[in-house]
Amino acid sequence: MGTIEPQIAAGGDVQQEPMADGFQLVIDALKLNGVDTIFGLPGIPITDLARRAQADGIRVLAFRHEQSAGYAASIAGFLTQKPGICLTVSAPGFLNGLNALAHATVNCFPMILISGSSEREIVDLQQGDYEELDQLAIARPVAKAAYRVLHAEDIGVGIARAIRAAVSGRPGGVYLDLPAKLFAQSIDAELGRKTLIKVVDAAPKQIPATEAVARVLDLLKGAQKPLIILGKGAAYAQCDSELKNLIEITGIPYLPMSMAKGLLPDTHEQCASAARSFVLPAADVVMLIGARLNWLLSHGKGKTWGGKGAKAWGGQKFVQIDISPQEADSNVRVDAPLIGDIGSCVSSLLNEMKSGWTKPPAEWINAINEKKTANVAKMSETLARNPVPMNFHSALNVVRDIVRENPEALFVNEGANALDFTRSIVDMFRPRKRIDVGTWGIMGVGMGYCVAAAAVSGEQVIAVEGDSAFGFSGMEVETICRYNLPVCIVVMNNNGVYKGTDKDPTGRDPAPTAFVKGARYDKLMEAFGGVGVQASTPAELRKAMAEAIRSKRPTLINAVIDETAGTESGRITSLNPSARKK
Ligand code: ADP
Ligand code: TZD
Ligand code: MG
Repeated sequence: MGTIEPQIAAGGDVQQEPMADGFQLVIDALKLNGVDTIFGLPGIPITDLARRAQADGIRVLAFRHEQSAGYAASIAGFLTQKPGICLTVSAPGFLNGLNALAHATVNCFPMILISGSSEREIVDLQQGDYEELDQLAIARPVAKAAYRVLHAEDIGVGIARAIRAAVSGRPGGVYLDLPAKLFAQSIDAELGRKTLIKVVDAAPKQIPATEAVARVLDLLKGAQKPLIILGKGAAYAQCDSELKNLIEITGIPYLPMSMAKGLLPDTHEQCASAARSFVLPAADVVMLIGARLNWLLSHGKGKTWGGKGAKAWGGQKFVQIDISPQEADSNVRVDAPLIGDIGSCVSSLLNEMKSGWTKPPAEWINAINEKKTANVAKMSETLARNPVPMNFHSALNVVRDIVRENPEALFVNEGANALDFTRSIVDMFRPRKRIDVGTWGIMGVGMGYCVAAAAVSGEQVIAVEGDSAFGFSGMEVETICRYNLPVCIVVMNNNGVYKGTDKDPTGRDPAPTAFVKGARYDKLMEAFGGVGVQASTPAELRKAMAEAIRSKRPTLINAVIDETAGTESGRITSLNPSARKK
C-alpha cells in the first residue's frame, strides 16, 4: 500500500512511523477490492482523491457532468457484476450524481456513489459551510444502503460494507459519504493497512430450496402453452450457457426484455419477440427469469395478457425466478416462486430434468411460428421501402445490418420512437450488448453509457439516440473525444421530442416538443476533433457507420429523419394521462 512521507515532529526529529492519510486508505481499500476504474468529476474535497487514484494506477474517467459519470458507473456495474464507482464533490455534485444512484437502485445495478461532504459539525448546526448539505439523509431513500465514514480507521469497513450492499442479493445503488476532514486524517500506515478488508464472497450464491424447484417443474410439466420471459436480471447473472440449455432442453418459446436481447441470438428459432402480442395473452404458464411484472409487462394483467378489462387477470400461472424473496406477488399471484441466484436456480432445474423432458405441444409452437412469419414478412416490406426523407425504418434497416455484422459491439439506445423502433428492429446476437433507458425509461443515460461501455469492454460502441435524448448528455462527446473512445453515435434527428411538427397554438413560441429545425449535431463532435457526418439517405448512413467502425474514431452521424415520422410517446402513448381518460 502507498504511504505518505514520514512526519516531521515539532522538535524537528523525523518520526520513524510512516503514516497513511484518508485519501490513501480509500484508494488502497478500493484497489484491494479490485476496483480498477472510477467515473467522476473533480473538485473540493475530492480532487486529490481522483489525482492520487490515477497516480496509483486506477483508471479515472472524468466527465463534464456528474449525472453522466453516475450513469456510466451504474452500467459498468451491470456489465461487470462489480460495483461501478462514481466520485463527486459535495452538495451540487452529489445531487447531480443522485439521479444515477436512484437509477442504479431501480434497475438493480450495483453502484457506489462516493461523495465528499462538508464538516458534520457545521452541517448539523446548519451554519452554512461551503456546499453544505445533509447528503446522507437525502441519499437514503433512493439508495439500497447509505453509509458515512468519520474516522480513518473505519475506511476499510465502510468500503467493505458498501461493496457488499451493492452486489449481494438484489444489487443496487449505495451511497458512501466521506467528509473532507476524513481525507486529511493520518494514521500509522501499518495500522491502517490492517484495518482494510478484502471482501470475501461479496455476492454469495443463493441456492433455491428443493421443494420450490419441484413446484416449478410440476407447473411447467402441466403447461400446454408455456412461455419464458428473460429480463435484465438474467443478463446480469452471467449464466448464459445454463440459460441457453434451459431454453433449448425445455423447448419453451421465450421473450427477451429489452436488455435481455442477445442472451440467445434474437434470431433463435424459439425467440417469440415477433409474436409478442400473440404469446402474452395466449400463454398458460409463464416463467419469469430476472424480470419484474412492472409496467413494462403491463403488471401481468389487463388486455396485454388477455384479461377482459384493463386490470383483469388473464388466467396465466406464473413462475418467478428472482433473487429477491419480496418480488413475487407484487402485481399478480405467483404460483411458483423460485428464490435464489439465477445461475443456481437454472442449474437446479436442469439437474431435475436430466431424467427427460417433454417439449411443449406442437400446436403451440406452430401457432407462434405462423404469427412470427407473418409479422416478419410485414416488417421486411416496411424496412425495404426507401422514402424521402428517410424515416426511422429505413435508417434502422441500416443500423440492423451494421449490428449484425458487428455482433461484439455494445449498443446504447435512448429516445422515444428512436428507442421503440430500434428495440424491435435491431437484433442482438450476444449477451449484455444492449444497454438502454431501463426500468424508468430515463433520458440522459446515452453518453455516460457510451463511455462506460467502451472503457469496460474495449469494444466498439454504437449508440442510437433520439435528438431529444442525446441533448441530455450531449456535452459528453468531449469526454468521448478526450479519451479517444471507439464510439459511433447516430442521432435520429426528427427535430424534436416524438416529432418536429408541433406548433404553439398562440403562435408566440416554438412548441414545447419542437427543436431548432435542421440542427447539425454532427458539428458538435467536430468541435472536439471527432468525426461528424450528416446523413440524409440510408446509403450515406451506411457509409458513415461502416467508416466509423473501421476507423474506431469518435463519430457522430446526424441522421436526418422525416419530422412527421414519430408517434406521440413512441409505443407508450397509452400511458399519457390524456389517453388514459378515454
Ligand atoms: P426487465 O426490466 O428486463 O424486465 P427487471 O429490472 O424488471 O428486468 O428485473 C430484474 C430482476 O432480476 C430483479 O427483480 C432482480 O431482483 C433480479 N435479479 C438481478 N440479479 C439477479 C440474480 N443474479 N439472480 C436472480 N435474480 C436477479
Ligand atoms: N426526462 C427524463 C429524464 N426522462 C424522460 N423519459 C423524459 C424526460 C420524457 N421523455 C420521454 O419519455 S422520451 C423523451 C422525453 C423527453 C424524448 C423523446 O424524443 P427523442 O425521440 O427525440 O429522444 P423521438 O425519436 O423523437 O421519439
Ligand atoms: Mg426526436
